[in-house]
Amino acid sequence: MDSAVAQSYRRFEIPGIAQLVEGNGGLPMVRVTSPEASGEMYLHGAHVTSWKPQGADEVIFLSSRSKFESGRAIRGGVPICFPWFGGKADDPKAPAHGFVRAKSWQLESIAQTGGAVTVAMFTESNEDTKKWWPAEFRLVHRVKFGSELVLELELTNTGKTSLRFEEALHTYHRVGSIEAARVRGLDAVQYLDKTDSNRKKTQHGEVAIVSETDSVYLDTSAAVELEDPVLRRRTRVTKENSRTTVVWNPWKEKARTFSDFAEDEWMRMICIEASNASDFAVDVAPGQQHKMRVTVNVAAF
Ligand code: TA6
Repeated sequence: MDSAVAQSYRRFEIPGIAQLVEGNGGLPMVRVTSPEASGEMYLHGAHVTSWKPQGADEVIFLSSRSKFESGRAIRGGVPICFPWFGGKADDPKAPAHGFVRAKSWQLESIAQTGGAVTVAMFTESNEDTKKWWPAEFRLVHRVKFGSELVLELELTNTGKTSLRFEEALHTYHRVGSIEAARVRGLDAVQYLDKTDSNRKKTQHGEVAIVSETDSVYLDTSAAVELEDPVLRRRTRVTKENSRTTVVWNPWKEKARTFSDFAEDEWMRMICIEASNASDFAVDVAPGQQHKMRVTVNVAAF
């Protein structure tokens, strides 16, 4: 790929380890092939679309029908929701999950750390973003592709007034069958059930998915574990500076309403989203930073 973008970033490449390539839709992405893992991260939305630890299967779900175009979020991978989660409370016309996941970011750095590779991309406020949100900010998505996947979302308030935002790393996990999958670690945690008028409920035991599920678990910093008896693996998701966790599967009928979900793909994905949403939005004073970090490990059994 010799587009101007690739040329401008050629200096970041690490031969045989990290390359700028043309991805789907002609969008530039960083392809990682490190000793510990392979992975992909598009400049579009700083969007991770693949993480495959050496010797393991692909961990991330990516829809075969996803669009790859400016102005649209990729379906699958790790969409970045910022500076609001879901719909914008005061503007029904605003894009769902904020405006950073559907725009092109810039490459900040690529570094090899042992057998892993860390890729950092950033986006900053400008006149366009201020049409939706008046704040001044710099947002960095720093991702370590190694034997574990570490996703870090770092917000710097570059303005002169405090800002409040919501955020989520809306991670789509591949599963062998959603009906057999179980999510542990949320027992007794209260959640908003978005399939039932946002009613507040309490989780009893592990989470099983038996219909459309759209739950925002509140005031929880707990690690969760996704057990997949079909792919015979456990995925552990630990998080730092995140006080809500979202679990989502659209199930059959809702999935049909998305043009970028292929038939039956809903059966092979579950979103587990480290986030700060609803009453747990984050306040950052001028010049201050907030870092939310997610670490994903997989183990076969
Ligand atoms: O995180 C769950 C959720 O908020 C669901 O309500 C559903 O809308 C999902 O995100 C996907 O949203 P998207 O805008 O990516 O289609």
